[in-house]
Amino acid sequence: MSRLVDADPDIAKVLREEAERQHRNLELIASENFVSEAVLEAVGSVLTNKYAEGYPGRRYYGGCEVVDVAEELAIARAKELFGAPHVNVQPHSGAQANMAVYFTVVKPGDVVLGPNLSHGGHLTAGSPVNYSGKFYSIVAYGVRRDTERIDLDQVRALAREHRPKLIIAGGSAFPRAIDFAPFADIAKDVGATLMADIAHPAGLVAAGLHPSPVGLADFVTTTTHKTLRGPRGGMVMCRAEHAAALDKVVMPGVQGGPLMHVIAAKAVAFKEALAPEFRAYQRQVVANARALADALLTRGYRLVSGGTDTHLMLVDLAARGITGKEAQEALDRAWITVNKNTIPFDTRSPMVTSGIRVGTPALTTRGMREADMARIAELMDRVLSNLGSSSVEAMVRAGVQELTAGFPLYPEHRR
Ligand code: DSN
Repeated sequence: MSRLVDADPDIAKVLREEAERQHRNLELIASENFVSEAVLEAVGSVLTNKYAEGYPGRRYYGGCEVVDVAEELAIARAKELFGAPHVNVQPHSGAQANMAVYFTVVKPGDVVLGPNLSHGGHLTAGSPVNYSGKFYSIVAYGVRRDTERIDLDQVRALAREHRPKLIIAGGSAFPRAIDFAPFADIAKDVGATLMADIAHPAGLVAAGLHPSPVGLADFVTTTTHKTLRGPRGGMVMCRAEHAAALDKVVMPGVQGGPLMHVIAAKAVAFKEALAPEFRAYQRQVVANARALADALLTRGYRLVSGGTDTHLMLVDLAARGITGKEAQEALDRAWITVNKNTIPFDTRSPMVTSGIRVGTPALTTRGMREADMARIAELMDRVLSNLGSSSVEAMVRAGVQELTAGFPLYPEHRR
């Protein structure tokens, strides 16, 4: 059989160049990470060939006895990792995991109370351009202006006023830990179902470094590729009483055949996450985020909520007179990868924004530590303080190269 380089040199080149880019750049996108060779091997395996609609032991197709083992292992390991009574590992993505919960508990037109996207929420928590905002009657809560932390008084008041059927806790740009207990209390108070979306802090939750919603929320959704460091995909955990309904919604409700190669890779990642080294890794993710936040604060940057408890921070660039878009583009030219991000009460559009979101999971996987974070803050500051200067960007690229060269990534994939 021909190897990719012979069969399709164009795509082989794309793969090689992307591996090179991932090695060359400082990857600070908070939702990205670098999976192990073992996870990559499972994703790129013959399991992609298998149709397995249904669940282990009760599939619609023959020949599923081998892939059943992969899904059973993924489920068992996820249950152990999070202490969850029931897990569905089939959602193709976080958005589909969330969709599965919506379709299990609410009907079109029902009231859903969720976090405002521009305050740290997520598209699937009710953005008007998303299915969630189109199908349901969304009420949004946000953060307080003074603390920039979730306004639980507002959550309670809105819940009592609007009596939502579903309340969502969690999002994609909250730098502070979320305490799920008050959300559970509010949901109980108004008779709502509680869904916690832990796509971002899942790895921290698994390592016991962030409050866990398991046992407090009816449903817990996550992606598997962010801090959890598995393949790109989603997962739903729930109380035993919701298990049958949820499974029916995931398949055949919103999905057909599961991606068995990805499910096998999820099993591999969960095994890695159960090992003691994973907890040490997550501790370092948090320590690195604090070090980077401190270094940016020292250089005069304003961070939303004043810092971070997690793997990410939001840098408010409004006072510097630059937009998130300008910052992202300038940092990109200097081989530092971040994403522009709205900040709470932002007056700019999501395509421009007043901030950038910065996270440490990927660079921590490469082995970087607190001292490297201080150096990264210095490199970022040089670019942002000399916006558009090509000579400064060239100098910073040299600094980035010096730093990344000490932490080689995927050498086999760059040849
Ligand atoms: N795109 C993800 C993130 O970057 O956080 C959320 O879906």
